[in-house]
Amino acid sequence: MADNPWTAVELDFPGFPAEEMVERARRFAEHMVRRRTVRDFDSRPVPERVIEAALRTAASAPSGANLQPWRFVVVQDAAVRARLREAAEAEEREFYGGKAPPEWLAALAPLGTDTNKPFLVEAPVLIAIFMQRYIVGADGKRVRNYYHSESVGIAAGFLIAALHHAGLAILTHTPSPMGFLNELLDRPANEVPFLLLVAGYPKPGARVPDIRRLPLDDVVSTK
Ligand code: IYR
Repeated sequence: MADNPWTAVELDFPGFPAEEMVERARRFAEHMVRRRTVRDFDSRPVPERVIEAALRTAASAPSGANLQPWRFVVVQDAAVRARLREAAEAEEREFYGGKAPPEWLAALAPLGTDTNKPFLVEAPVLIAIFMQRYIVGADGKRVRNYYHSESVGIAAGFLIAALHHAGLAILTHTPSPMGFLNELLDRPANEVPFLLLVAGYPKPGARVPDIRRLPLDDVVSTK
């Protein structure tokens, strides 16, 4: 930054005293670890402003060369969602009906998933996340993107954290292949579907599988 001070602006860095940092970090962890993937959604609407603010968080994620390769489509239209459900369930019928290898189906068994995806029409909001594989320049030529998967993954994480923080339940749905999302949501060829995020309130009495996170010692090491 020192070499091009004309592009630099004052850093707005909210520092905290050590004790407060510990407290904030712990509180955040306690809140985040309570997030559970929900598959039974109520159709109670969610405030639009919550979605908008969460998307603002997502779109603030760091990205390769600051190219911001994410595009979000908020889908609430009932007719579009009915078509999405139909297309997703058609993919899932193939997946569960022979395309998925037995090991994959065995890995999914504890989650109790199947071909039925009623949440695609029952939950109040779907957010389709697309990733720009490349950018189309003003001259129509392809311009490279950098670390686009990492960037969009980080933005999706920000979005999930923001929605959870606001008090919504979410499901990361990944029908495979997801090409139908381009067609049904009118997205250009340089965008690949990354994730279909379902957001809303859990159905009263919704249950989740009794699965656990790995202990921290299994996933963190020090040197
Ligand atoms: N897309 C399928 C299968 C599925 C795959 C994984 I990996 C999951 O963590 C959950 C489901 C479905 O949505 O049922």
